[in-house]
Amino acid sequence: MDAQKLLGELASQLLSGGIEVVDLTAPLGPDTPLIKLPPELAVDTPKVEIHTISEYDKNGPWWAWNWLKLGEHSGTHFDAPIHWISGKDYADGSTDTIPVKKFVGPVNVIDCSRESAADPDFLLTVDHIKAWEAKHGAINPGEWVVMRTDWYKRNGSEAEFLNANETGPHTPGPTAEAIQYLIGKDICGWGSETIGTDAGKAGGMEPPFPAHTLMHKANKYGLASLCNLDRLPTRGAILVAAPLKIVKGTGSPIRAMALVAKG
Ligand code: 23J
Ligand code: MN
Repeated sequence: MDAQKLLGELASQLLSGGIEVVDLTAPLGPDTPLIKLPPELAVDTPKVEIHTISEYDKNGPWWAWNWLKLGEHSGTHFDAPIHWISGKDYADGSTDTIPVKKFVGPVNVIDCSRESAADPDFLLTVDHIKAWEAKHGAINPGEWVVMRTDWYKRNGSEAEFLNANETGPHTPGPTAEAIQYLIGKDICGWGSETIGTDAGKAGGMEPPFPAHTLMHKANKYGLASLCNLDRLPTRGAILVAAPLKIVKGTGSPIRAMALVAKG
């Protein structure tokens, strides 16, 4: 089918509901969970604030609008290569310079929900990915890979979402080797349902925070705090995840969504 015809068919399927748009985004507001870093290492991102400019009142009689106080890495968000020191020198590595085509692409869903329910520190390994590929087919260059854990179901409570105790945060994520394997496949980026793209205990891995260190070193992207990955097929959905065009931005909250064939 030629591209023009295909777009026409897409348009009619979107209108008829044959293709569904699934929201992969968490609500963004003062209650949005935010990452907590070790205080001796880092300053934390501030809570999201929404301030009223006017609400059909003396400050603007016919309109309502707000201004925001918002960290780039808040809620469902995009990690750009310059977010990490390993990716800092990419000319096309900030939210304003990444080619826009990178924000739309096929998405592979690796279901780790059972393993993550049994063990909050579950780590996705190369063997898991190879077993997934043996069943579902090889992951191709330019595709997104996301880790389904059903962790998004906890995002209404920061304590449950971060799942931290005296030994630190306990949330699932990838091993360094798994990330390296996916970079070898030349994927577009890696996404998770947890607060960041790395596991809770990733600070102690080699290298530390491998999903950040290795992906961004390879000029690839991250998506964090995704929702509703349990509503996607294993393969065949199209992900749309575009950051705001923040000048020299290291990331941005996004409205992540997926086009999914219904039925
Ligand atoms: C800053 C420092 C460490 C991490 C993060 C941010 C994120 O997860 C993020 O949102 O990119 S691990
Ligand atoms: Mn981030």
